[in-house]
Amino acid sequence: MTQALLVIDVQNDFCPGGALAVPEGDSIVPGINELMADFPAVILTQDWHPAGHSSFASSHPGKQDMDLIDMPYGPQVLWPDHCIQGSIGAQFHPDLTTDRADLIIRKGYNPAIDSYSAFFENDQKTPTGLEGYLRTRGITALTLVGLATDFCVNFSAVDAAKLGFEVTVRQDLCRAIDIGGSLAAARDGMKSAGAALV
Ligand code: VGL
Ligand code: ZN
Repeated sequence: MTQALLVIDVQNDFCPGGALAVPEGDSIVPGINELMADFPAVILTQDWHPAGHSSFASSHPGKQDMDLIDMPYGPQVLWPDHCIQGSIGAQFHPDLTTDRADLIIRKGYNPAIDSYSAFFENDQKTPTGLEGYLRTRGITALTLVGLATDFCVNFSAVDAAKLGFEVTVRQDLCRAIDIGGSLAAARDGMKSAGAALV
């Protein structure tokens, strides 16, 4: 069994001062850096949206941040503009150790579809390619850390478990947005999918 550490979206826009700041999002950085030493493989994800992305409230006249809309692929929360390709907000937190990353997987680049999960876009069928990468490297077990627990970590953990990977979520090295009970729902969903929350 080969283990990988999957570090989700530890980017400036999800840290205090960023466009979609997750409370205490930066506090997990030192612990994630230390944890990298325990894993033979480290993979980072990077939320990476074109300007005018369909998940931004600013792309939908009359809509506000955090409104919910119906997209062709299902309900979608509308976010403040964040993680725009090439912006400082899209860069990894400056203290995150990125040298250890074997792979950096970007997601959310399709203008019409959001992508919370590191495996599939929000249509739940367009692959990012991460599954093939992990399988061809013989990686069977994943430990997830990062931002945000209730969105990108949650969707990545659920997809990974559904795909048959052994999934552990280090809750102490994740932080949540927590809107409308999203954190409690995410915890239930990850557990039902078979992820171990530790
Ligand atoms: C995320 C909302 C929008 C996340 C990304 O990384 O959890 N959340 N884009
Ligand atoms: Zn995003």
